[in-house]
Amino acid sequence: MSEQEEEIDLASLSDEELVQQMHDDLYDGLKDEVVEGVEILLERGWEPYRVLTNALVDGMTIVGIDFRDGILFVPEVLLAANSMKAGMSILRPLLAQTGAPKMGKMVIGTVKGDIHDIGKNLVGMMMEGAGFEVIDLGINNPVENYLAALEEHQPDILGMSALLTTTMPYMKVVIDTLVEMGLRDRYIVLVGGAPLNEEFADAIGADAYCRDAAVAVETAGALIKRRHNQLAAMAS
Ligand code: B1M
Repeated sequence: MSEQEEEIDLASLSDEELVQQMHDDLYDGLKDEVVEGVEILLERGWEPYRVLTNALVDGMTIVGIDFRDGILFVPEVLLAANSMKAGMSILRPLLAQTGAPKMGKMVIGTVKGDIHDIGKNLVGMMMEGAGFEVIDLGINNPVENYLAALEEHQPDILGMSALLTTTMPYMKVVIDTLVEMGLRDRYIVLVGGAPLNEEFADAIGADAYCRDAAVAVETAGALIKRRHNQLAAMAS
C-alpha cells in the first residue's frame, strides 16, 4: 500500500467522496478498505441495497470496462472480485433480514464452463431478502447438478447464470434435458447474465430473462403468483 493510500481516513470523507474512494479501492482490490467503506456507509444510515448498488456494483462496472479494454487483467480483476465479495458478505444478512413472508424456493447456479459468480450471488442475496429460500449450486454446473438439486429440493424456480458468450448456450442444454425428461413444466426457469437478452431467453425456452437482481426478484414474484392463480383456477 502506498503512503498516499495509508493517509486516507475513510470516515472523514463525505458520502460522495467515500463512494468514489470505494470505487477506487475496489478497483485496486483493497478488500479491508472496501469492507470499512461498507461499514461506514451502513453506520451513516444507508440502506444495504443502496450500498450494494452505488458503492459495489457501480465500482465493479468500472472494473469490467477496463478489463474489456485490456487495462486490467485477470489477477487484478480477481482481487477486485474478492473485495466485492467481502463487502457483499456484510450486506447479505442485512438484505435477508427483511422479515418478508416465504415466497417460494429457488435453485440457482452458474452453468458449466463458467466460474463467474458475483452476479449469481447477488441474485441469491436479493431473492433471500425478498423471502425466497435459495439453494446455491455455485459455479461450473453440468446438467446433472441441476437435475440432482431439482429432485432433492423440489423448488418452484430454477435460476441459471452465465457471463460468457461461450457458456450461455449451455442453458439450452439444461432446458432441453428437462423437456426430454418431461420435467420442464414443473419449474419456472429464469436466466440471467450480462451477455443474455430477452430474445435469447425466448429462443432457449426459458420463462424469463432477468436483467439484474431486482428484476429477478420482481419476475420471480410475478411468475409464482401467476402459477398459484393457475393452480387455484384448475382446482375450482
Ligand atoms: Co470475466 N469476463 N472472464 N472474470 N469478467 C467478463 C464476463 C467479460 C465481459 C469481461 C470483458 O471482456 N469485458 C468477458 C466475457 C466476454 C464474452 O464472453 N463476451 C470475460 C472474460 C473473457 C473472462 C475470461 C475468459 C478471461 C480470461 O481468462 N482470459 C475468464 C473466464 C473464466 C471462466 O468463467 N471460465 C474470466 C475470468 C474472470 C475472473 C475470474 C477474473 C472474474 C470472476 C470472479 C468471480 O465472479 N468470482 C471475472 C470478472 C469479475 C468479470 C467482470 C469484470 C465482472 C463480472 C461481474 O462480477 N459483474 C466481467 C465484465 C462485465 O460483466 N462487465 C467479466 C458484476 C455483477 C454484479 O454483474 O455478473 O452481470 P453480473 O450480474 C448481474 C446481471 O447480469 C444479473 O443480475 C446480476 C446482478 O444485478 N444476473 C442474473 C447474473 N446472473 C443472473 C442469474 C439470474 C438472474 C439474473 O438467474 C435468475
